[in-house]
Amino acid sequence: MFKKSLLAVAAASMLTLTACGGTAGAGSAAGNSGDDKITMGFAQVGAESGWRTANTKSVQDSAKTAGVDLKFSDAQQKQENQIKAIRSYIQQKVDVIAFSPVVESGWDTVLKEAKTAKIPVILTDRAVDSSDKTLYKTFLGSDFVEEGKKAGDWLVKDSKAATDTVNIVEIQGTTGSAPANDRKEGFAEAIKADPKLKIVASQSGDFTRSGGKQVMEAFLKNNADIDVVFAHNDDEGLGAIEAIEAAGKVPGKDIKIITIDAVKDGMTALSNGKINYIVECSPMLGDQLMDLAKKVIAGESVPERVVTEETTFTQEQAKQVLASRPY
Ligand code: GZL
Repeated sequence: MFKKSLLAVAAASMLTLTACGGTAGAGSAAGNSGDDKITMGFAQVGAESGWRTANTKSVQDSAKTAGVDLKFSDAQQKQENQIKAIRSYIQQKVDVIAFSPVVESGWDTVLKEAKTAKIPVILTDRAVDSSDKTLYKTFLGSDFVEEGKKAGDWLVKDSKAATDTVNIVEIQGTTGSAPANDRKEGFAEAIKADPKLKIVASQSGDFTRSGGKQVMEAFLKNNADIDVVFAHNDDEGLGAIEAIEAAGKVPGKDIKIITIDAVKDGMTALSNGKINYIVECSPMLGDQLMDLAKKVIAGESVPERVVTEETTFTQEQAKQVLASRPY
């Protein structure tokens, strides 16, 4: 739709376009079907966690504010559904496609189809492992290796006085996803600093609360002496808390818990002492996404990688900021 209106404009004012040296896609961020609205096809992972819900709201609210016509799909954490949604956006000739790849691999074919259709793609939140960097314009999201490292660095400091082995169980995120792979890598790298720190079990909880609870129940059954849980997101950590309490132990004391995200429920548990440390992962990507989309459609250059800013929270810090947290 955008391209037809551009061609119409080009035909009517070849001189102007030539004068400004514009090429297809350059010039104003005109929209589709003749009006100046941009149409974005957004293929969301699912609704698996508090983080995802906040991320969806951020994208939808920012699209409204930016005057972007948003077509939105929820893939229920299935790659085939995201691929179907992207193909449907190609058919609809949207101006730009944005998505958070549920897993890192298996995207080249559909991204090549978007490229052939001359529809730019923006990766948001999670990355793909494609070697062909021309398949997408930019990747906006957190540095997950850094997030895992921050979690591990805190544990190294917190365990300084320990004399015995510190037994860690790890509840991983969705198997094959960039955050699960990278958080695992960053955490393992950081805890190498102290040989007392040992990961005795590691399993995926699929970033959900029920997954975290089931995995923690199994860990408690199979490991007599667990000192720490490293959960790849708050929801898994909250599920682990349920399992720990059901086993008659005190979360945050008998078994320490470190998570990543810093959504409201996680920060509440942190302020109540049931979680010991949270590494923030911001879901508020909507405004930056809409800004990048407008630039891409206007033919402006954008950075290949935009890393979101984020921090960390102790129990004390959570008490101070909880009331003002936006999500
Ligand atoms: C991270 C995001 C992860 C969150 C989870 O950017 O992809 O997926 O950490 C969410 O809560 O399910």
